[in-house]
Amino acid sequence: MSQVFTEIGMCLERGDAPAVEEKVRAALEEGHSPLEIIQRGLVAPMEDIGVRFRDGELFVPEVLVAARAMQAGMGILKPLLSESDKASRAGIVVIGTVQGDIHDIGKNLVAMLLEGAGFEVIDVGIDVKPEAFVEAVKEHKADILGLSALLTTTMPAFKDVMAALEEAGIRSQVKVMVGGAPVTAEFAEKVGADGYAEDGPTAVDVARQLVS
Ligand code: B1M
Repeated sequence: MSQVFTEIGMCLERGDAPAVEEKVRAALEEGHSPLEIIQRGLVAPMEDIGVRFRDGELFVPEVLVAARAMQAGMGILKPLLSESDKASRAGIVVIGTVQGDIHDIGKNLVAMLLEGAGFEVIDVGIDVKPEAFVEAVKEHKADILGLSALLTTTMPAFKDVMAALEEAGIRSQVKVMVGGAPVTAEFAEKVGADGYAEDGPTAVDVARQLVS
């Protein structure tokens, strides 16, 4: 591995966003393509961080600072990606927290890990109405719609989003993945979701299966 990718990985793990930006610029100056830097410099170490989080070696704050540093690097590289680079990315995910629910820490973590795994992620935020999810799926031609709910009272909103997708005639064009602390695999199946993940790293695995 080129030394610069190892260095980006080390800065990313420390959560040192300015250093990640500096090393990403150095990699560009060395002549590496933006896509190569994303894959070897940002995605690979972020995947490693995801696995260590799943194994209990790292905790939420460490993953969040690493993911923020990754996003700083992505901020430089994204505008440089060509259309063909974008097409070769893992897939497009629209993600948000359902209507009535403002919890976003877990959703943000999932979004960052998905981005770290090479997905293009459009985060539509919190308290999102079913119609807004539908619009975002259409606008971004999403492969996956990710829905998060942290309250037992907002879990039924998954059903409303599924109904809105059906009504808009786009249910068959997008895979729906759901998650959040009170959500179970049984509930996901009951609302007709295509996938369920109990945590961020599992969400990456499930997303990969859904687009494969
Ligand atoms: Co709230 N809250 N909260 N809260 N809050 C809970 C969820 C609660 C369990 C606390 C409790 O009573 N023990 C309880 C829900 C009870 C229930 O529904 N039965 C609760 C309540 C009641 C409330 C309010 C109603 C309190 C009130 O005002 N009376 C209110 C509701 C506001 C609203 O949404 N309308 C409220 C408000 C808040 C704060 C604003 C103060 C804050 C949210 C801040 C924020 O998110 N920006 C907050 C917090 C922080 C929590 C707890 C303490 C922590 C949630 C969290 O961030 N966990 C929570 C108690 C708890 O869970 N221990 C609680 C860390 C995060 C990394 O985990 O979100 O589970 P989590 O995400 C995981 C997985 O679930 C999964 O992957 C993530 C990473 O591993 N996952 C997905 C999540 N989304 C996914 C999507 C996927 C796949 C996987 O695919 C798309």
